[in-house]
Amino acid sequence: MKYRNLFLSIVLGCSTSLCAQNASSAKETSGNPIFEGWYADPEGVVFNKEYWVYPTYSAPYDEQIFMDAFSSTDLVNWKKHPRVIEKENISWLRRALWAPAVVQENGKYYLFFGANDIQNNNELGGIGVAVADNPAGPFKDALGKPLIDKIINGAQPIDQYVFKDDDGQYYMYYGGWRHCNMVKMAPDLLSIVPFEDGTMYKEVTPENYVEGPFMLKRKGKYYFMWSEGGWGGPDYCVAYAIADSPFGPFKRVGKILEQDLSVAVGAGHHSLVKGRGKDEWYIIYHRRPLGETAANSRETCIDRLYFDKDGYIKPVKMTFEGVKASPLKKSR
Ligand code: FUB
Repeated sequence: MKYRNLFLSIVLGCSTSLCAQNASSAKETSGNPIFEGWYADPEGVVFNKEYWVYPTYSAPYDEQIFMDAFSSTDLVNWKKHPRVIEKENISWLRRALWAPAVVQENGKYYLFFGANDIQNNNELGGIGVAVADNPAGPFKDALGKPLIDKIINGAQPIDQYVFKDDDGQYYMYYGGWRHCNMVKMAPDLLSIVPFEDGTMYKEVTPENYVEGPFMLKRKGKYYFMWSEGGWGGPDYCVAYAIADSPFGPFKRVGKILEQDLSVAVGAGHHSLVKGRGKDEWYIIYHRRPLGETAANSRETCIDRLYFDKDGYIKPVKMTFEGVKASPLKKSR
């Protein structure tokens, strides 16, 4: 191997590390998964013209006590940022650190997470928020306790998505166990405030909803998306609704992502990021490779997502190739 590399270096006229760099920049597509390891529930987001993905570490619940993040300038080459949040920084975390949602606001980064997989209102856990000065962390729990710690309207407090409307108002959509609530965030993003009608929690559950809500505003419409089916099985999938308001009603239109027996099963719990083009969208989601049956064998993938001319979302074609580069920064 040593002599083969030396030979290649001489022929190509480059040092081994330079060759490795060239090989990486020559990669034409991201491939799927976009990074190695079992990772689920990926939150894709753009910070400072870089793509970031924050997934759940997909493992037995007692081992889910940290999160890694990944960043990319082009969607093709990904850099791992290990342990951007971990047990030492959340005093009340015991297990099941799940499904991050990350936003940049007030000069800081806020990472919302689900923890402890509570089964009733006597258990300590729910949705928490951690803050950092840098998207790579370290994120530290801001409250010393959960932000939402009760099962309200039947919704397990997990799987939050934090959405900023055009007027600057943040809302959080969240919920497992087939129920979805929304709450209104205070400007500090560390507390929730009542809606105009005085209520704190609004149930907005669409038909077939199970968990994993996501919201996108595009061309004045609110695209609300969620996961259906059981995450441990092959039928897990993503569906959506289109509304004129962030409050809904969210009338189910149809599925946009589901298993493809020639590619993978259990595809769901997604997010969307916008590329450099005017209406260029990517779906980042997890799926289970063919032949894998363990619930936690989930990998993070990316594919293109297209809207049709009437504004409906076309079903996603899952691929092994992934996507081509879409750098947001001008190359120097
Ligand atoms: O990864 C843990 C859980 O799996 C998430 O919270 C669910 O949405 C499911 O994807």
